[in-house]
Amino acid sequence: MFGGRRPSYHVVKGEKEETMGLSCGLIGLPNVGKTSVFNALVGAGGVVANYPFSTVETNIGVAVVPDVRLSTLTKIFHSQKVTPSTLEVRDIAGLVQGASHGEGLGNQFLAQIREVDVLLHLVRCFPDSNVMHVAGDVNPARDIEVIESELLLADLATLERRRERIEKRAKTGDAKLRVEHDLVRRLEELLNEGQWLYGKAFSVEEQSLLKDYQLLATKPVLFVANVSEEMKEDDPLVQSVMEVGRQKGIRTILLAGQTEAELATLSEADRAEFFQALGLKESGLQKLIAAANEMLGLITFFTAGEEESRAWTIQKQTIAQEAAGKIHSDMQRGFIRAEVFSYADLMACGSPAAVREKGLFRLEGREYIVQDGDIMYFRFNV
Ligand SMILES: Nc1nc2c(ncn2[C@@H]2O[C@H](COP(=O)(O)OP(=O)(O)OP(=O)(O)O)[C@@H](O)[C@H]2O)c(=O)[nH]1
Ligand SMILES: [Mg+2]
Repeated sequence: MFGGRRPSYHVVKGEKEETMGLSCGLIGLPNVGKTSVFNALVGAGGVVANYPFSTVETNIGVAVVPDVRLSTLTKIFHSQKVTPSTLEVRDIAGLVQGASHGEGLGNQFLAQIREVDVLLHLVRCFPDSNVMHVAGDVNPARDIEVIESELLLADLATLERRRERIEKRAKTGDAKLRVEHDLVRRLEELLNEGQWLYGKAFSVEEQSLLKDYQLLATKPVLFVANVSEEMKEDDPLVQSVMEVGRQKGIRTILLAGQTEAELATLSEADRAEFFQALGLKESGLQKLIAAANEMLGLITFFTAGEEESRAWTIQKQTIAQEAAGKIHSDMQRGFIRAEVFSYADLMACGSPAAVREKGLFRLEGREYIVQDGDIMYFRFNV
């Protein structure tokens, strides 16, 4: 089903190896603003045009993860260099009704959605009559339904093939096959009800089967309501997105796509001034990246010093020795111990020296589970 042409990509900023290999993918109907939001996230690049399917090749870029803690550390340590952490973003071509049967740009793009770790489902809420909507009018709840049913139909096709194969082999009476058969039936039922599988409880055995199936419905999703600047949460169109989100347990984030894409071309100082003028603390983009990171189960630790302050993203539950390996394989191999204090303690005490005086500076071994906001130095010997 997903055979044929290999997906093709257009790398907007080639820093892919800098990321963890985790990525979020922008999905949605054609012409809803995916490339605009992509440009806002990665700070430039993709073709924005007022016609459907203006994006054919997936754009890949790297978004900087904003973190005020890093700026604070840079000031405290007088660091000459600052390196934020990054997140890969993919801008995928628009999906239309029938995509699961090959309509529009069809299956090829479902295959590309399969490759990402978090889905950012972009939903048009902005009214602009100059921008055509593939269905003729702006109706967020209907649009969400179109996209989701294509994803669910693609999954159902996968499951049907699985089930047929299991049923052929079932005559052997293998107990494992029965477990799998039950699972496939249950999944089919859930998908037929239009339910999303992410967040549902599965046994360890089921989880390992699920991994094999690579279902789209197991991916975490965020709804991104693409709004015009003046639209707020109380807007009826935004409310309709949030209502669908509440029913499905999916969080909604508001983003003024076009405005943020324009702002992305300004200097950081000008941008900050603009947000202040609007009475906003952070942009929708910052909220979006933070939410995507959270859904990926990522946390941040820091290294800080005069030379450089840097944010590192790791999976929750990562042990100190593995975290050291993020920085350099030698550090992991020759790991001796980690010297750790928390960002919160640094803020409470005011300086690294005060943290030491209060006895809040810790020595930790290789098995220490790194916490979000840890500031770490690794001792190693190779
Ligand atoms: N008024 C308004 N227009 C927007 C906004 N976001 C995007 N647009 C316009 O909508 C049109 C489509 O935007 P794109 O970013 O190319 O949309 P896309 O989803 O990537 O489209 P395809 O790649 O064709 O699927 C362009 O004319 C944009 O300028 C917005 O927030 N407000
Ligand atoms: Mg596009």
